[in-house]
Amino acid sequence: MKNILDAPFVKEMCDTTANMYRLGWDERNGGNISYMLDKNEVAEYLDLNNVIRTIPTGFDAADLIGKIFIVTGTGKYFKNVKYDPENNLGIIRIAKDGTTAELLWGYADGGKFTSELPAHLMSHMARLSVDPENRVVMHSHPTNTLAMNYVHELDEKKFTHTLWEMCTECIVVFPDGIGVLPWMLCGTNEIGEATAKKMAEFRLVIWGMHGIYGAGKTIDETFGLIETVEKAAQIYMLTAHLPRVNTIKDEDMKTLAEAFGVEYRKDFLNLD
Ligand code: 2HA
Ligand code: ZN
Repeated sequence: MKNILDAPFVKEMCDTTANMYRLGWDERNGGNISYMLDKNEVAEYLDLNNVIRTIPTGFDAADLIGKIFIVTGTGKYFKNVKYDPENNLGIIRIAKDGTTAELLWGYADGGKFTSELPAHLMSHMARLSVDPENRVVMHSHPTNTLAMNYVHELDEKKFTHTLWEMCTECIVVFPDGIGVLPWMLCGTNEIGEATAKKMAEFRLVIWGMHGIYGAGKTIDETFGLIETVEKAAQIYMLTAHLPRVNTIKDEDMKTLAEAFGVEYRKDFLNLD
């Protein structure tokens, strides 16, 4: 059996949480990541018959029975993950009842998965139904994205359009746009269900005045989505109070999307 601390997926979680912390997106216990793992790859590091303990999830994840995830721990700080992965991360498998998590590794101090597990697993189910290759769900509090929530209308079309205008590459990176939820109580099944509903349509969802969710095939892709939104939000926050002299026009965005061959939300542009 290989050492789990050498597993690429553990290293990726350590590097990514450190990176997100360093960018100022995940203060204190802010943010959480869940990453679906390949069973055969995990079996190189862990005995899959050895369940350390079981933890109820409080909701039904029937579509994910038998699936294995590495998930950040509740109350844990992204800042600390790389120094102590075994306390700050856990590897869980969804049990046959669909409502229990079987702990295979981690949460060594008696902890458990993020309080946002409902939003994560429900989002995994929603994304997998439209993209069977989806593996990652990531939640974060990126500074400029969050700032923009206070000064920009929380409307999907308008929010997406503004972000697309801020960087030439935005419409190419997230042509599907960005879903927006109003402020809601976090950590609940209700916000999980609302997030998953949006995730059937978007890979990015704003939680009004809280943060952002992203989903993708890899950690890199998912991080890149959030990173691109945050960059665009930063340009917006640096310019929103200044007179706009130049802008990327809707025709330009259409030209870009067509040049890169991406399916974009045509209804989010103002073209006839
Ligand atoms: O887990 O970010 O949304 C900390 C959070 C809750
Ligand atoms: Zn949060």
